Amino acid sequence: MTASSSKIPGGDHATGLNISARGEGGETHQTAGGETPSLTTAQGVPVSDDQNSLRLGQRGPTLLEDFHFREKIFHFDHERIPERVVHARGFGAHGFFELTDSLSDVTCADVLQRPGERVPAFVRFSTVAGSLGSFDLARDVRGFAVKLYTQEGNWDIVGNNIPVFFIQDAIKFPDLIHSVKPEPDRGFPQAQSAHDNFWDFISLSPESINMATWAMSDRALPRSFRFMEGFGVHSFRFVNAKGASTYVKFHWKPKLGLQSVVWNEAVKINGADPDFHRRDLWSAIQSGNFPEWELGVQLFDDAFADSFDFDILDATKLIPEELVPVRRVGRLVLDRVVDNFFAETEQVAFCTQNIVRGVDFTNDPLLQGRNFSYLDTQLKRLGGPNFTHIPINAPKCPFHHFQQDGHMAMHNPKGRANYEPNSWGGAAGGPREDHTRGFESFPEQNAGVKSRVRSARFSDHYSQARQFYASQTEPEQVHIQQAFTFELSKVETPQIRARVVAHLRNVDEGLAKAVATGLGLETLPEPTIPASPVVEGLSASPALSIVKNGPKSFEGRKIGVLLSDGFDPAVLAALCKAAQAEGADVELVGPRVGYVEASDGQKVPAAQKVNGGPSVLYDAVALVVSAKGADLLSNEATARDFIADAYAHAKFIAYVGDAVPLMERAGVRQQDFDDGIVKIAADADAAAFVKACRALRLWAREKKVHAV
Ligand code: HDE
Repeated sequence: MTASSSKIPGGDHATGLNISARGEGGETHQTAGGETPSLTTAQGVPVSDDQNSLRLGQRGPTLLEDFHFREKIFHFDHERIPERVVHARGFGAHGFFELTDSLSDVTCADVLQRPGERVPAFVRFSTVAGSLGSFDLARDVRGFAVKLYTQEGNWDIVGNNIPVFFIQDAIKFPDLIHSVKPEPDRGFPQAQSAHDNFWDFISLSPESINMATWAMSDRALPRSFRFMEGFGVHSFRFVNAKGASTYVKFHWKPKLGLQSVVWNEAVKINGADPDFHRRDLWSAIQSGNFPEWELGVQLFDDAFADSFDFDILDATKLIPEELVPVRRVGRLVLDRVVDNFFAETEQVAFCTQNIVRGVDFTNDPLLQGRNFSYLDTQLKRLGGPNFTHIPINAPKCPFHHFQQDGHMAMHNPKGRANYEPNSWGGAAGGPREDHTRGFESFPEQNAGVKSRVRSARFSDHYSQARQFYASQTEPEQVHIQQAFTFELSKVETPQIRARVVAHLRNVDEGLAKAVATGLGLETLPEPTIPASPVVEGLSASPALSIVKNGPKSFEGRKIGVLLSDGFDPAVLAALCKAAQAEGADVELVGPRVGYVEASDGQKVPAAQKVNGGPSVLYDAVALVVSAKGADLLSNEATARDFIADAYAHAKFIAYVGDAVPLMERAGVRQQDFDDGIVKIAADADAAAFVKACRALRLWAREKKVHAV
């Protein structure tokens, strides 16, 4: 930037600043030296002074003719667009999808034909209830929306990290979302389901009990987007070249296994780092550890659909993987962060109706309703019908149509023909229908009486909730009990609490009793009378447990090392080596960020000062301190919290002998030491510690830390 002449007495504020302004359309305005572009108005007029508005005299009024000031403020005033009515807070990244196993037997979708072929992808993860500025670790469902830019058009799989949903019919969506959002008379709570309106709605909508049980599980507290599954939720159709249809449910399986955090940890993470999930994804991609998922498909036919205990059109139900195995057919890799958050993550517009030839809808009433909603919502949010012209939404394959004009039309066809049929032959006539590659809907037979009814096959609301609960390991079941208890403790109306517990009695008597005890209900409410007989004896589905589907290694995880001056550098080196060998990261937490001085005098910078790097930010911790350092840190509350929290959250803790008095001060007494607390001194110990960390948590410890 050229030095602009500042009229502020005594100051030339712009001089020396290296600010660059991008010219629209990729053009930049070069200074005479050709190094830094000149700042211009949006009209391209170079600006000489960006510090002072044009005024009459030094202390006079600002002049209306100051077009630069006027344009700048005008544009700023209009920077915001409406946030998404749901899934407002999200984080997106670019990558690719690569097919590994051809699905040509069941679909003619171009992207699913040739193993080894890649198409670009964009993925946006999100929370549902919170607004754009809320925190990442709310107890909530996570959106998992994938846009595949295929050679035959954009295909969006707009899914969640939970395979079922709260409601069966889209007509209830506004009610569900109103109930979970801040209550309208008071404007709170933000990004929380723990309030009366939400549980009132749930307690009066038995169809939501299965999903509510999932939402109270650790699935709603993912450790990272990288460690969670994604699901298309609905039954879709594949259609092959011969026109035959197969039902399909979509799954995304994270390469690094599943992992969640515990509730108390989530609460603290939200304070310590409200951007925990987005920072994690950003850092992983930036450091070259590209997050990866496998695409899995559950394929089934009409005969299975007819014989299944539940209706495959009911989005409150899943199909256990043990019944219909998940065939893994491709991989999704995220390898590039966005250049501009607004342009890409905010403006990306997903739509369940964006499907390609070879994929089709079913009559799932939730999906049918979604098909209406997404296009509609984009119009409001992005301001006009031309949002497909925005680069993130535009197909990356050739496209030609006769849609024209409207706000901000960017791609305007040339020539005379803007309708068809037309008699302007050849290229002048524009695009024509394509009967070989064109999308065709599956010719499903449908007939019936026009009515507002729900199929009787949708009416068992409890069996799959029971199956889900039964599929959890003991600590996971306890977490569900605690989550229901916590949420209902925030509900002020006793009748609502009791109504939820009445439903839980149909899910699992033990769960209902634990929650009732936690709430202090003196008698168990009568169970709700189910609308139809519930399916008995569903076997547990191990695929539904997070703990049973954890990682095989500690790869992609992070160890927080608490250091003090005088620490033993050999121990730190051994830890770093062992972590690196495993593909895990080490982050140093010290009494200050500038440096921590080792016993041999070498100085290492810390990533966090101890009050900014609580142990909730790490998957495991190590205490590498000197005796003197331990003594100092034992008078630092945040250092004691570091240790006490790691212990309470059942994390693996490595320690050097000198750390013991500090641990004692933090309330972790030597008699509490268990298999998750590992003494380290030499190389072998560090490797053994990192290996132990593969289990992620010592769940058995939790029993000792939750008395109430
Ligand atoms: Fe959405 N949903 N949804 N939803 N949904 C939106 O579209 C809607 C549902 C999901 O990162 C909105 O562009 C209705 C199920 C994701 O941009 C809106 C119903 C599933 C995202 C909308 C549902 C989802 C959305 C708001 C009930 C999992 C974020 C902004 C019938 C399978 C996409 C927008 C992104 C976003 C409507 C239920 C997933 C209003 C009416 C079930 C991941 O159109």
